[in-house]
Amino acid sequence: MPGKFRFSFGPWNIHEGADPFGPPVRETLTFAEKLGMYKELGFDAVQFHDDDAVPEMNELTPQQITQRAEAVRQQLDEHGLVAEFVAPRLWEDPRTIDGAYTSNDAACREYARERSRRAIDIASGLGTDLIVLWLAREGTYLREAKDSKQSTDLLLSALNDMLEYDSQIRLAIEPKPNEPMDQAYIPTAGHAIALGSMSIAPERVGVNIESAHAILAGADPSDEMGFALACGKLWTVHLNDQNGLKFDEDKSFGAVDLRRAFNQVRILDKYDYGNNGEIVGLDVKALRTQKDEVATKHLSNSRTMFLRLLEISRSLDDDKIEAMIADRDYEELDLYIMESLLGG
Ligand code: XLS
Ligand code: MG
Repeated sequence: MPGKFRFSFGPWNIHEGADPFGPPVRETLTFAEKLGMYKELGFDAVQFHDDDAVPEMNELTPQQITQRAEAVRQQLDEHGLVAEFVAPRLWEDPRTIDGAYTSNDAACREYARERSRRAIDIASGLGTDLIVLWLAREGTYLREAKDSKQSTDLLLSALNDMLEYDSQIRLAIEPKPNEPMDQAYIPTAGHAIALGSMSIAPERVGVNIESAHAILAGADPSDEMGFALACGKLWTVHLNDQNGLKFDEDKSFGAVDLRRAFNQVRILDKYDYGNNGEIVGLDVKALRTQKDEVATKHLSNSRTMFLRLLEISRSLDDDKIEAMIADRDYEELDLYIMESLLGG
């Protein structure tokens, strides 16, 4: 069993609470204010979108971008924090309306690649070798708009461009089956790992498994994690929860299905996730009803739930479990797990 887990979240997880049907309900906090909250909430690392670290990066030269990133690293050092990863934000710029790497417009595809190279520069400036690729708009609103085989080729070509640009960088693809697109390419860990296996450096392409994304794909998050662990490709996670097959809710970890959360914790712990520097990442949003003064409880609650479930998992009698499995008495095993989760 591994030792202590380290935790991370992105500054976008402390937010104003706007949703598609309502305006912000909480004050905006600055990046510096948010950095000051990480340690007190029990977190060790910061996830970044490229422009979380270097706002206005589209207007800056590569040299200026690197300088800004190095200044942010200084801020991290002052707070005793590290950067976990950088994700190029390829879903807001007008040039990514029809996708980034799979856009039907060659100039937009080039913008996406250039932006990805700058994200790699930012990662280097922040001191991390990990790039997360959430392929937000790599998909369609109607299938005839793009060709899925050509789109896969374009995604592979974009991966290769990044792997060639920096010989040390590692790419963790974050699968998601939909949203904002009607249907996205690369919906599961299997798709992501298969894509990486065709790249010029398969050993530098892994995955980021998000609980809610696996659920939206009709999979169990712990199974997606187990598959990625078997492939040696689970390089980060986004723990949260999801209530049914609708928009990505980014609910607090364990808030909907404690058993599903338990199995994620159990498989991460069983296979020593973290021993090679992996971090337990969250991707959670506060309920819109939370007032300003209590708008970080989704983060502390999620971390608490992880640690409580870890305690329960480590307290189980593994010999007893093995005996129930050997007897194929799974109802007994079911009861044992449920009673353990109920504190029995
Ligand atoms: C959105 C994604 C996003 C990425 C980082 O659904 O989970 O939060 O993880 O941009
Ligand atoms: Mg995520």
